[in-house]
Amino acid sequence: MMRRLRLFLANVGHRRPMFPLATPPLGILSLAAYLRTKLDLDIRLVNQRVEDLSDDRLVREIVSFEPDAVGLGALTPFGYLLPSLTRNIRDACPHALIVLGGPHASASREAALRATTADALVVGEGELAFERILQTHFDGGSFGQIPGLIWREPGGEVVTNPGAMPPIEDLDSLPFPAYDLIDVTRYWRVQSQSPVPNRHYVAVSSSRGCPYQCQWCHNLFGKRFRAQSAERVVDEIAHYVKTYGMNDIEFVDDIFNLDRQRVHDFCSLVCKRDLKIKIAFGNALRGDILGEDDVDALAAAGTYFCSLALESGSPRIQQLMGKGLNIPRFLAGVSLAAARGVFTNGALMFGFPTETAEEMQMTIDVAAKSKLHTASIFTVTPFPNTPLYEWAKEHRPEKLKGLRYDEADFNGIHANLSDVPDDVLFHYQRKAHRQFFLNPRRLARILRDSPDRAMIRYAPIFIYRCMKGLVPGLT
Ligand code: B12
Ligand code: SF4
Repeated sequence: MMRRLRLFLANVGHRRPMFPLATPPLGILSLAAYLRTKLDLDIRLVNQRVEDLSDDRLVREIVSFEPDAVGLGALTPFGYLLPSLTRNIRDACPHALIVLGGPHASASREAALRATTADALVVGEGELAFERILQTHFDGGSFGQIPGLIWREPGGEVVTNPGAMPPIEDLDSLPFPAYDLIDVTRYWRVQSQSPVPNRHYVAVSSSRGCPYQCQWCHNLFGKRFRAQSAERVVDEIAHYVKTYGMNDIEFVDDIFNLDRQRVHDFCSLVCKRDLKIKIAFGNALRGDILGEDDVDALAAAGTYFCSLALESGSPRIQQLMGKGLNIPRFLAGVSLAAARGVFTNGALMFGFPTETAEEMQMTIDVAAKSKLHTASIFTVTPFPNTPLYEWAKEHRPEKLKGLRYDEADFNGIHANLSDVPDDVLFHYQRKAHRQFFLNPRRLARILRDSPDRAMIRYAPIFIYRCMKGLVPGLT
């Protein structure tokens, strides 16, 4: 009898002390769940980031599994690990098919494949493409027939096929992510996107795609919003509650609240089925389209935390950067959420192209007068294959020279595309921390409303951010 094909899937990357976040690796969990409905597979799935595996140990795990195929996903800050990982896997398992996918592969495309010894690279949504790759490979076909695939011909040349795989229209048809392949309780001991410790949560992605045009965005799933029905999302959550005894959900959609009717249907179903869950939005909610009835419904369904991205308080920068946030409506959305007891965190950025010191001050003023409880205050980083990166290449190429993404996060990379020098940029970033946080009323609200007093453990990260640009070498 032929043995089942053995597929090893890994989310590649490390956690750093100043950016210790990790969430369940929904990308490879979704791939695993889908692929095992289509092919006869033995799957082993590893999140290097949470299992704290050294690179050598990860290779050893892969090799000892004796895989027929290996799929590696990574964010751009960990793309640098792929060349040596694939080389070592190739040396030890010369016949295994090696496929790259996920955000870094989608951003760096041909360059990412060329830098490694992998066989093929998938851009964007992975389920249909990976299925075609595995079927083609094990049936002895040619990758030349798979639309949009970037692959290495037998002669070694990297080619990109014309066309693109069709997006999955019916997201309800996808199986629930394969949480059975990981120990979800490990994630309850590390910080998720929402900085609330001690949660018994599962991450859920209920939609793909976003029609907004933020110039820094990676646009992984396209500009067309595709969503699961409210019933499908609630069924998935009910399954987790029953299986894992968890009571907390972290939504990681690009934009959960684009379809307001879906939001309302979802919230009423959660209440009707008495799921007794709490909900956090570490991202996924857009603030200026949050109406009073939306916030009421979300709060009634259990929402207790949300991050709402302001980015800039300048209407000019909002338009220039394609986010086009309506600032008064954003402030109203924040006030509504805060008034319903939802702990609200804001995301701000400094260093947009052509941004002036006055515009940075506008951002500080808007955030400081808002009802946000906390704020994550970053500097702008252009990532490859975003419109922002293309702008920088054309207008400020010198800012891209020497820009490295290795291991770093928004705290550690800066390109400063603004019209002010670095010291002024960092001055405003620090000033934003001071003006925002050193306000007795805000501090009292943080203490009163914080979902978990243990949030104080994140104070060192906050102090680090306040010091950015002040201490030599701390960038
Ligand atoms: C949760 C999350 C995180 C988590 C970790 C996620 C992870 N996978 O490890 C945390 C909080 C740690 C994180 C960190 C960062 N993130 Co983040 N994050 C997300 C978020 C909100 C959800 C990810 C998710 O689960 N999506 C749902 C799943 C189903 O999609 P997916 O993972 O993309 O997987 C699909 C495809 O990519 C593909 N695929 C994935 N893996 C593989 C593997 C193979 C072999 C194949 C074939 C296909 C494939 O198929 C999957 C199914 O279709 C996304 C935005 C979004 N909505 O996707 C941003 C996003 C991934 N993050 C982004 C960024 C910019 C960052 C940071 C760099 C930002 C920063 N703070 O500096 C940091 C990393 C810094 C660091 N040093 O660690 C960018 C991607 C940038 C990039 N080029 O890497 C995204 C896309 C946001 C955006 N729209 O711009 N993030
Ligand atoms: S709202 Fe988020 S997902 Fe949508 S374009 Fe902007 S950054 Fe991308």
